[in-house]
Amino acid sequence: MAFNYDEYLRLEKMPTLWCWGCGDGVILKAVIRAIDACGWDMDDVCIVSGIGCSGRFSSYINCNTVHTTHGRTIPFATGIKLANPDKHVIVVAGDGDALAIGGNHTIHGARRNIDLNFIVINNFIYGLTNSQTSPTTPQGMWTVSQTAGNIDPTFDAAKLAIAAGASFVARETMLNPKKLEKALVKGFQHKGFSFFDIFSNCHVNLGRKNKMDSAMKNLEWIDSITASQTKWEKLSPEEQMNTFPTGVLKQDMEAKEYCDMYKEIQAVHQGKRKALTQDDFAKKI
Ligand SMILES: Cc1ncc(C[n+]2csc(CCOP(=O)(O)OP(=O)(O)O)c2C)c(N)n1
Ligand code: SF4
Ligand SMILES: [Mg+2]
Repeated sequence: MAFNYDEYLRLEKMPTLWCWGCGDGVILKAVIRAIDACGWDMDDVCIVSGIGCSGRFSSYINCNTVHTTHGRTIPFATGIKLANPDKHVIVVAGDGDALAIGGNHTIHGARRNIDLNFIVINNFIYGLTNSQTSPTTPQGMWTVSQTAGNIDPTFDAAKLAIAAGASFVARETMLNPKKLEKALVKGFQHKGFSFFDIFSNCHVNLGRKNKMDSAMKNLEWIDSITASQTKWEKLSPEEQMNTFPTGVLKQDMEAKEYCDMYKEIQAVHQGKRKALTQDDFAKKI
């Protein structure tokens, strides 16, 4: 039977404001399918998005939604999750949102290992505001803020999330929606901070001056800089430097989750248990 997207979408908001061929629509579909595969009731799901083309995400899905400010998705989502630990919170932010202005919050969300599902739509550019350099813009590419070519070293968002303490980290591209959906389901079902670095195209504002002004050309470039983990492991060290591995890059089932620890603190204040000590965390140290 054909998948019925209508029940998940705010049809009155269609058509979307995204450009023709934008990868954000593919990711939207994959997220909807992953929610469906998890069997979640839409009343129990909250989508928190930031500002940017990616920020439109919360407008289109028919569940609880919060369209927040640029760079502040994680603080909003943290509050929502702590107040509603049984609900499923999905956060969507652009590479500029999650790694530049909101980079600090991303680090601390990951460090706390709070049970959020954080989707970074990584299109390597500030899409909405017309082509400023983002932390993931490749060196040498033209941007409106670096018209002579970007000289800033490129950030690997997944490595950052792993180092900061996220207990689930995956990278996928919108070129393979089925694989993307599977990774989302795995991360959604994981308890802890699930970080998704999802490569997407912005042929309009990344591509227009970087020789990929059609969606197809932009997708070919994304394909050329990614490889599945098994393929990536077989590459030479030099090739590995220029290629991003895709797949689930980390899953730690042992890490303590923040809402659970917060419950312990509440129990202390209610006189139901003794204060936590360093011994309670000894295994982690
Ligand atoms: C505090 C603040 N600073 C700057 C802006 C302007 N602004 C809106 S979206 C955006 C960049 C969007 O890029 P990204 O986060 O990568 O999202 P994309 O549009 O690529 O999905 C900027 C700088 C803003 N809205 N708020
Ligand atoms: S500007 Fe780029 S990211 Fe924004 S909708 Fe268009 S193609 Fe998508
Ligand atoms: Mg972007």
